[in-house]
Amino acid sequence: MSRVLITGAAGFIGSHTADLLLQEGHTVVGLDNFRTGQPGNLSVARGHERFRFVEGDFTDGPALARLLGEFRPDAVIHLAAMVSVPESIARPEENDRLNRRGTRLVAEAARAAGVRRMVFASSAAVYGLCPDLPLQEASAGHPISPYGEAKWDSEAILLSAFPESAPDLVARCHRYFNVYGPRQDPTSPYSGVISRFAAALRAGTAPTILGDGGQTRDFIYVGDVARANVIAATAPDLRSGVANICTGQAVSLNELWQTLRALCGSNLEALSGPARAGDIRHSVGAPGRALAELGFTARTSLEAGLRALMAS
Ligand code: UD2
Repeated sequence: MSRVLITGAAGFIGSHTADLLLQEGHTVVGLDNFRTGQPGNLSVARGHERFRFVEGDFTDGPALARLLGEFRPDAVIHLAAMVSVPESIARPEENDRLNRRGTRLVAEAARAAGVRRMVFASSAAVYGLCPDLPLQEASAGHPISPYGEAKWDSEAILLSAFPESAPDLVARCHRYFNVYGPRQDPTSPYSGVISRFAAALRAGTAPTILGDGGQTRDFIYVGDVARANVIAATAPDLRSGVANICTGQAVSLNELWQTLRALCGSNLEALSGPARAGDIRHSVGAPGRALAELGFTARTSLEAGLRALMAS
C-alpha cells in the first residue's frame, strides 16, 4: 500500500483520485487552498480514517517541505493549478506562477524529500492546433495558450527532475483530454461543455451549442482519469514518460447533446450560438501509449458516464 500526497485534492479530478486511492487501501494526504476546489468534493474522502486534509497553498515552499517531511509520501500527484485556459490568457503572470514555476517548486521539493514518484496533470492543450489526428504524444509542442505553454514546459521540468535514466525515479505526465463527470463546476461560461449541458437539463433550460455542433472532442469520464492517476502513482515497474489520457473516440457536440437528451428523456432543443473564438475543430487522442506504458484503457462508455453524471 502506498502513501500519496495529492495537491489540488478538493478539485474535480483530485477528489475522485483521492476517493479511488482510499477505496484501494492507500493512505492519502490532500492539500488544497480552495482557490477553485470545493470543500464538498471531499465529503466521501473525509469519512475515511486513512485520509488527512491540509488546507494550504502548494506554492508555499516551506509549508510544502514540512508536509513532505512529515508525511513521507511514496508518490505525489500534482493536480493543483490554474485550470482555465481563458484565465491564463487574462492573467499570464499568475498562470506562470501556478502552472510553470509552481510545478518546478513541487518537483524540487518532492525530490529533496526523497519522493520517488510524481504524477502530473498535463493537458491536450499541449497539442495546440496540430492537424494530425488522432493526436500522438510526439506531435505536441505548439500550444496556443499560456495555459498550454505552461503545461508543456512543466512536462519537461518533471522529466528532467525524474529522468528516465534513473529507473528508481518516475514522473508520469498525463495529457488529459476533455474530462467530465460528477463534481465538475458548471458555473463559468468556460466550464466543460458536458457540465453546462447537464446543468441546463437539470434546470429545464436550453443549452447553447457554439458553432454548428460538428466540432468533435474526446470526452473521458473522471472515474477513468482517477484510475489512470492511481495506476501511475502506485503500479510497480513504471518508467518516466508522457501519455494521453483519452478514449480515442471522437464525439461531435451534436451527438453529445442528442445522447444526453435521449438519456434524460428530454425534448428540449439546444440554442445555437456563434462559434467560440479560437475554438479547435477536432480533438481526439491516440490511447495506445497509455495502454502500453501504464496498462490503462478508458472503460466507461459515454452513455454510462453521462448516466452517472445525471444521477449525481
Ligand atoms: C478543453 C479543456 C481546456 C484545454 C483545451 C485544450 C475542458 C473543460 N477544457 O477545452 O482546459 O485543455 O481543451 O484543447 O476540458 N461549447 C458549446 N457550448 C457551451 C460550452 C462549450 O457548444 O456551452 C463547445 C465549445 O465551443 C467547444 C466544445 O464545446 O467546441 C468543448 O468546449 P469545452 O470548453 O468543454 O472544452 P475545450 O475542448 O474547448
